[in-house]
Amino acid sequence: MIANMEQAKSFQLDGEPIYCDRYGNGHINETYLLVDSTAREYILQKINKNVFKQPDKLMENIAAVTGHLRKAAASHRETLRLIPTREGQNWLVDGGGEYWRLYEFVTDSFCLEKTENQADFRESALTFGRFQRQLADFPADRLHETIPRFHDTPNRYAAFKAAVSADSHGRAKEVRAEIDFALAREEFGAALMNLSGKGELPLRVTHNDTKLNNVLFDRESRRGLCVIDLDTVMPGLMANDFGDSIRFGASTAAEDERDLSKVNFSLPLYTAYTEGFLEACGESVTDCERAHLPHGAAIMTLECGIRFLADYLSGDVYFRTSRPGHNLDRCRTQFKLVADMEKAWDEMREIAQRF
Ligand code: ADP
Ligand code: GN1
Ligand code: MG
Repeated sequence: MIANMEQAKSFQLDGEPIYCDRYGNGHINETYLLVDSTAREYILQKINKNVFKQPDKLMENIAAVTGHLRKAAASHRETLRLIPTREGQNWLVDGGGEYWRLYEFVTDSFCLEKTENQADFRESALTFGRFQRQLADFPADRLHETIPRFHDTPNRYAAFKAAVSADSHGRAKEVRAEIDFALAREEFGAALMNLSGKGELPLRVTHNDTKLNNVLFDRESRRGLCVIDLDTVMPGLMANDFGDSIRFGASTAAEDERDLSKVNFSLPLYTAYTEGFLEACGESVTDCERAHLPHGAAIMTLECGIRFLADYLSGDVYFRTSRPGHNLDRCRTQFKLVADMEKAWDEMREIAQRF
């Protein structure tokens, strides 16, 4: 018996489901590779209802965004494509009230969990930049906010401080150094939200989760092909999309590396990404946006670090973990990268003006 047979059979497959097993390394949804009797592959996903409180609204966003992107796509494999249920719906609610969706598998593609070289990273920048440009004329008022205040860093700080005060698992005493590191940067963490509040940074339709493993590359050419994981496409800041990519991809180690001597912020990778991203975003980048790309990098890294730390303090209830202390390990890599960025700050700012 394969996993999720009933759910798989509810969608319009070409044949009978013959294989279904866990796939990929996402922290939020449950992702499965599904194969049918015609050897066609699909991506089946169970949506995390703990994270996405209104899955119907989330799926309405995805249907609208993929529909829009399809119009701009040069080839079939450049956009995620939903496969409807037998009833013609874009998603399934199963007997247990769980939400499922099925995507066409993007064939002859691969996904990177860690940056291997500058050329690949630059390709990912072109792909995310192109994605943002293609959504520039998407009517933002059609988008539901799938996670309210997702990159509202001051609000993330408030949640983090509440987790420290509650200390529900008695873990705060072991992580005093990490808590102090975070608290010392609270004011800096608010910089982008302050500028946004004053109207100095434009709101755009952004992806909001631009890590490297949310891009698929073409296996043959190694060109960036398709942006995936569209759950958090919402109005947001360019600097945050730029910054989240840097957070994950301009590191010399994996997000959960335990040996911090291996975790370094790479200026050459940062430079390669900056060049590709600015090229793909084109003329529309404002002077204020450009000047605050480094803030995006440092603030997204800091914010992600405090989210991991808050989750560790709360007993690991949000991000999927596969070992004890996993969220703490992730927090430590993020804070190491923040400290590195602080040392490289002047160069980061100069590089953002270079292209
Ligand atoms: P999560 O929200 O949990 O991060 P993703 O949507 O990013 O889930 O999917 C997890 C992984 O599954 C991706 O990193 C990628 O390797 C793979 N994947 C997702 N969608 C597709 C697709 N349409 N075609 C090929 N691989 C995919
Ligand atoms: C989660 O879904 P995934 O694994 O692409 C998280 C991001 C974090 C990231 C850290 C909806 O992304 O915000 O930056 O983990 N997504 C959500 O790796 O919270
Ligand atoms: Mg993902």
